[in-house]
Amino acid sequence: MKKINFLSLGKHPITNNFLSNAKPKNEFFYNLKLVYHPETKLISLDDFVSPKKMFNNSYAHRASASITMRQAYANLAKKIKKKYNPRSILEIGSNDGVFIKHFSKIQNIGVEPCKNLADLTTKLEIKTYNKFWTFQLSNKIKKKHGKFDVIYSANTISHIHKLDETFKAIENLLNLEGIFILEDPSLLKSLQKLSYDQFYDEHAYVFSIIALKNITKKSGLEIFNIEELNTYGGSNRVYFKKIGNKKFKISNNVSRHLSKEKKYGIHKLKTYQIFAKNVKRSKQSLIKIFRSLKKKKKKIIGYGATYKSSTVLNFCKINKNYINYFVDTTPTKSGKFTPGSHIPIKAYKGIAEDVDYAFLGAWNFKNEIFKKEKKFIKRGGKFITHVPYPRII
Ligand code: JHZ
Repeated sequence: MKKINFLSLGKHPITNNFLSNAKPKNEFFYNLKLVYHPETKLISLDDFVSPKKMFNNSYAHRASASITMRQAYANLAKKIKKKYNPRSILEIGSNDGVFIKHFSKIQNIGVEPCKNLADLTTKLEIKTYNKFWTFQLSNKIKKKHGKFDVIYSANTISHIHKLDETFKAIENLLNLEGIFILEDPSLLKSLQKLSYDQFYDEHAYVFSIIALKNITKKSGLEIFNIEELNTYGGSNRVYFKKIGNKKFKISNNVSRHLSKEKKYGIHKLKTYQIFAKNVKRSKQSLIKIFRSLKKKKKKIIGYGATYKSSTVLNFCKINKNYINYFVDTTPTKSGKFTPGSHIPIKAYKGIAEDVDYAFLGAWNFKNEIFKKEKKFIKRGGKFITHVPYPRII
């Protein structure tokens, strides 16, 4: 299928490859290039990295790492129970169980390719398939457990390369009146916020509603509702039903979203060419901020060693010369080094007294972080962010 490259972000490492030493041998790099698909209007990476290289036995991201997300998943579970009262639920990419554990009273099944995570939900007595999501797996699950009332997947479908197979496998496992709920970063929000860091090895796609509509049709699924979320920097929660399922009316907000995206030009190549120019400008101005602070001998740390920040650090070539170390609350990241940029990561114990600036790797949790760091802010400490444009706040 035809695709057109509109932005090249240089060589990038595996974002999950938090390193054990600062001078790794044979670190893997790939070319991070973004392409536009004229037929479906999808935006994807040009070359996909092999899934086995990214999703393994030492997967670092924990979906429960922030209060914000723990609360968001608990609230969503409550809402699904109240609104749809499902008898069975399956989660694709169940991570550490932060969502699926709320459904212990009904049949709840997890699918998780990373063994270290699958082990966590198995320990919680949730039947977990430690496998990649495929049509074959959907058949295996169907044979054993039947079909499902709800299939849920947050921040996972955008990570799976074969989209047609993925959606067909979901349709295959849904009851006639079952629903599929997908949550992934919003392309519109990423463009509006100039958050080019939503693109990295794992994010093979950043979805627009227009593209999702185009690609799911052939799998027998249609969108009937959309919710906009603030989580992860701006996501969409998209509700699908089987085409022909009359139980759920298609909400007016579906056409509202489609028109909003059309108005922005999500379907046009030109929009991405403008985005590319702005991303290059953003890089120059972020580097300028770091250089000028370093000239003034300011001490800068990173706050939240996110996967997203890997794109920023490696694209802008920001390394230990600019950021002394990162602090992060995720136990599996502490004591390690950031991929590609090799900056040490320390376990979070507050911001040290000698720190002047903190680069917001986890800019998507700005509110939670600002609430927590009142002391730092009060003593004159400042944050650096690149979203929606590089600045000190
Ligand atoms: P966070 C991950 O991306 C990977 P990342 C994945 N590919 C994906 O799609 C998204 O999640 C959804 C830390 N932190 O969740 C915790 C603090 O240290 O935004 C995390 O390491 N202190 C699956 O990595 C990181 O920041 C804090 O106070 O871009 C946040 O990472 C808070 C709030 C967070 O996603």
